[in-house]
Amino acid sequence: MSRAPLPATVTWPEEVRAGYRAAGYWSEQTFAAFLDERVRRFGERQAVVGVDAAGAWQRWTYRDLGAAAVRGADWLRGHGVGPGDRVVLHLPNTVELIAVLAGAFALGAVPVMGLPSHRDLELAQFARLADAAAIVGLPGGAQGLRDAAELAALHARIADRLQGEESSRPGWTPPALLDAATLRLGELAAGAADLDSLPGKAIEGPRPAEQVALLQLSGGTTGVPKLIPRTHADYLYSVRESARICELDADQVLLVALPAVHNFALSSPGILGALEVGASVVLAPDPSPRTAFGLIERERVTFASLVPPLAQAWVAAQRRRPADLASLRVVQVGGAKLAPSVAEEVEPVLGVRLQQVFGMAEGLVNYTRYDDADELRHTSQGLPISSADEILIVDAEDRPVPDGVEGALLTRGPYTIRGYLRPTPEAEAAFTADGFYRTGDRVRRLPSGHLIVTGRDKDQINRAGEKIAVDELEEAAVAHPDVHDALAIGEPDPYLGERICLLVVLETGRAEPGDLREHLRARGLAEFKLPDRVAYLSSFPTTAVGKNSRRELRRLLAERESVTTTASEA
Ligand code: OOB
Repeated sequence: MSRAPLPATVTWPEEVRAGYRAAGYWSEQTFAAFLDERVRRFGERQAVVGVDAAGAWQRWTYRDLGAAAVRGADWLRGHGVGPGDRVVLHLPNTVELIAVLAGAFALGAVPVMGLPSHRDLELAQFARLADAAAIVGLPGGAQGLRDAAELAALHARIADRLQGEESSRPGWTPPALLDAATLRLGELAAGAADLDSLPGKAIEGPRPAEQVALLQLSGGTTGVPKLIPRTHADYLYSVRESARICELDADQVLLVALPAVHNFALSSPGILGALEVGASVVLAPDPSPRTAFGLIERERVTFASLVPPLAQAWVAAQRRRPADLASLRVVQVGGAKLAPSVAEEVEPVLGVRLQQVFGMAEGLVNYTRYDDADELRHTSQGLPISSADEILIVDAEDRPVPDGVEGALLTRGPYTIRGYLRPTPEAEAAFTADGFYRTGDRVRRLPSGHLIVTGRDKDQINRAGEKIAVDELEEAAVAHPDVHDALAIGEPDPYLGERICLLVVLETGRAEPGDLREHLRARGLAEFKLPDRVAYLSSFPTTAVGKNSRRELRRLLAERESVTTTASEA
């Protein structure tokens, strides 16, 4: 049974759309057509190298990728997923992920880009928000699920949550909970690659390419996550331009060490950028330097994308025990601020060009260019993809500040959303009346147009590139019977960028609970959201209006001794 269609949340005004079409930014191509064209054009070239559910290495040509898409689409259809239906992905970096993603596109279904580290709380939220027809998981890998039984247990918890929340909704049917190991990709070789017969190429409506193609996840600043509707036209525009800026060509070999469906790894230029030009993609089952360096040597990798802590780990590993990285030409670093001291080491130690990437799943992506001066490559986070990206840097009253002065970054453009899926009033406040997205980032702009990220306004912790909404963690903590109040803040950390510090005020007369971490885990929160440190206070400082003051707490924490006499490592 097919679900209700997605609400029309893609809110570029019609005259703006017409302008993006006329300028050639938006094409008529959908993802199904994109895939089909790649398979035909690059047929016998290598497309994907990665492990399958059984842990065996697979090596696919573009033709095999076509066959995998057909297999994925048939498999999804067999489990009741139809065109337009949403499918939550919960897959580690395996060939199954590629088959399900390509299969969803070929079918015209809309993938929701869950991360392998997400657990039942988050997955149930995504499924509910997207009204998903299926959630697709796989045991093993970075998910930390050892076997099919653990995946089944996770799925049972998701089913319980959804049943509790949704069963009263008229017409609600639970999503299918699927194990992608049953795709049996080990037997792919014999598959046929007739993408033409699949419904994704025949999306109905006036402009298929301007419909929602996929739902990205917002880093989040609230207790409830937000889904980001990206259209075929806007996403493919960002992919094509990214591939051009990064000078990708068919001879490149891209290493995917970060979670493959994250916006960075998928589209900046990432997996889709590689497919755009006929290059090949190597999926690293884990991001450690050991695994990555082995793959770089074996597959002659030319291009890799990292978050800052991984860049640091690669530099340290290469210093300790040099691997043969001669094939590697470019290392991109993004997702969180790269310290200039680390930036300076990347190029000489790894023997590559460094490219900084400052992007967001909502749209805007900035790259330093390969021919930028050293200073810019080391200290700035780059220039926007497109001259049609409008950048506004404003003060507290939304008045533009001069170049060189720090302010809040607002943006609007041909691949930046104008609204979230089914927005709450709070989510709507992330956009100005004239459609600019409030990024929550603080930046200053150099005369060259390069942006330097100086800080953040949003209630979010950026731990090694993974985003944690403080509200969500605090709400989960306060649900513990011994916890009266809780505040999460990001503390500077030389490796992670920020680590999560949870400050707790206990209920009167209660002792420090020994099971707080376990409690948070049992709430269904992903492991990366759990606090690195818990400190207990007798009360929180408050603002003039009586709200807990994060700013004051941060200041107090900086003078750590004065508040952490009762601190304990979590
Ligand atoms: C990427 O996307 P998201 O959606 O996980 O996170 C976006 C946020 C930005 O608003 C900013 O706060 C932070 O992550 N960020 C950076 C950064 N890159 C992202 N902060 C400082 N320096 C950087 N280089 O993280 C993302 C999406 C596409 C490409 C690359 C990263």
